[in-house]
Amino acid sequence: MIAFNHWPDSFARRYRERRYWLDLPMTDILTRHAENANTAVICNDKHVSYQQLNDSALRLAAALARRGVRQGQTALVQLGNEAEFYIVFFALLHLGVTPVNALFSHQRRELTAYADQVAPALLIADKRHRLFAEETFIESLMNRLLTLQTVLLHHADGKESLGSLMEEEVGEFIPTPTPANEVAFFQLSGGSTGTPKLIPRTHNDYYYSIRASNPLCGVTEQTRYLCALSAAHNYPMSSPGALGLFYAGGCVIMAPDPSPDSCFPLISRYNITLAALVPPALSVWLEAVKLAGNASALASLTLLQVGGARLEASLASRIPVELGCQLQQVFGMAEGLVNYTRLDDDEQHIFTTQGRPISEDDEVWVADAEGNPLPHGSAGLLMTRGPYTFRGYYNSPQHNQMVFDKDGFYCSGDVVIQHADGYLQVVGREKDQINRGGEKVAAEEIEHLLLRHPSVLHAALVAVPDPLMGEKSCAFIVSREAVKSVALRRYLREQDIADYKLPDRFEYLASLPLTPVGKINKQQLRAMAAAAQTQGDAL
Ligand code: AMP
Ligand code: DBH
Repeated sequence: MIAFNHWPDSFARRYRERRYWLDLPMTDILTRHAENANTAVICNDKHVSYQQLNDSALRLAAALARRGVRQGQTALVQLGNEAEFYIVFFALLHLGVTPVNALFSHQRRELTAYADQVAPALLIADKRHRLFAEETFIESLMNRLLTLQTVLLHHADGKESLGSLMEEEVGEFIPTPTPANEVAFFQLSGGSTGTPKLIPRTHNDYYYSIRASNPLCGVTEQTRYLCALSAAHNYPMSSPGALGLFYAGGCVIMAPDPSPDSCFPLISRYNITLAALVPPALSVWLEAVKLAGNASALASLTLLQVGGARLEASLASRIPVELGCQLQQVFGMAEGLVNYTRLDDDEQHIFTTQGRPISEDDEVWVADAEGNPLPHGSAGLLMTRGPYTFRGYYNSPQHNQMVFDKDGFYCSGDVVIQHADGYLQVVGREKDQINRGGEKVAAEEIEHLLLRHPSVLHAALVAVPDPLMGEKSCAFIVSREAVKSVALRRYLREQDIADYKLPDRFEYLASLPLTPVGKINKQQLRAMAAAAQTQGDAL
């Protein structure tokens, strides 16, 4: 089994007693609907019923088992917003193979970093992704990782494609999921460190967060959910996300991206009732509705979730008026804790807070810089532990030392205010990260890459406020010799990182400002970047 930090026994006992942990594999989400003929997923005009989803997952699991894939192994998966994402996910859970689901925007650098950490036996990817259009990247991965035995490509021809395996005749297949208190899959951390960290999620903890989310989001068998954010992301997967919808027996409609062009026709065509967005997408939706002069395309939508990054109250309050639906704020993290505003909350709470935790057993307090508790109403660091909040990043003892306290509370790096009624407001961040409209960029990762450029002496990446994205990134560079922004951007591209991690602007300095203890003074850099921005400097 995959090694990870377990919850202490006393906690595990309590979570079982309270029926948070049911000791069921997450495949139960599908197998409980094995006879259900209703549509589970709609994707590119294709309607997949619960029966079909369940059968395809079992057939794929059986086909993989015949090729020697077995319990205890890991898989690297990169698929887009298609039904196959879920088929693969459940097939691997049936087998007891633990996947990392990379985002479709991830490139060679991210995939290699994940592969190095989990040493996958199996790779499942999309031939339509730039990296997999040719064999070179796969060959380099196979040379690098002797564990990697099986490669399956989606949208590929031939006998060994994902499509053909899903259609293979089923022989005898007995599911071998990992035990429910072991790791089911790895979730991705937005991170603040040089290499992206992995979050072990167990069947017990993840399944609980999904089941408990449904009533808070009004999800029933009648709910029709738009999945327009990256399917692998924790939010559209579990808050309540596609898995919440599957649990309830509702319908998930896949969109390739959250643009109005992609989403509005789907909403009216399929009578979508629930959608999940990040704030920049919400701004674009509001503009599109204004332009159209009415929100008739969204008539069926009753609830719109917004989360992943700070939502301005001024934007929030426009939703009921201009889009004609209710807002639910969602403040969550792939590490665990998820907060929702409640459907029967007053407008004050819905517009100005990021909700309160799912569970009575989510323990949340706010710490000052020394780790001492602060009273309600004052801003400080969010500390949390609970029945679905992890106890440590995968294989990262040193980093875990820094982000967990001695009692197992995780410090997310978010600066929050906790009100006496338990509602949280996110007012800032202490982690070294840029939240680019919900897409997280770890400053250190980009700084390390920039420092490898021969002309770069020092590099620091900070956030700059942006009216649409909330934040964009600005790289401050101290260079040995003159170097152009285009050259640095091209250089970063050549490192093959996801596009959203490329700095939005570059600024050049003779030296970086330092704090009294000699660390780079990012607070000052942020102020400088914001000032440069408002002065309207060229990008
Ligand atoms: P990740 O590590 O990628 O799972 O991202 C989780 C982080 O996203 C949180 O720790 C917050 O910093 C941020 N986040 C998520 N939802 C919200 C929200 N509603 N408001 C502000 N920040 C959010
Ligand atoms: O940003 C996130 O990671 C996030 C936002 C909303 C999340 O993980 C979630 C809900 O579950």
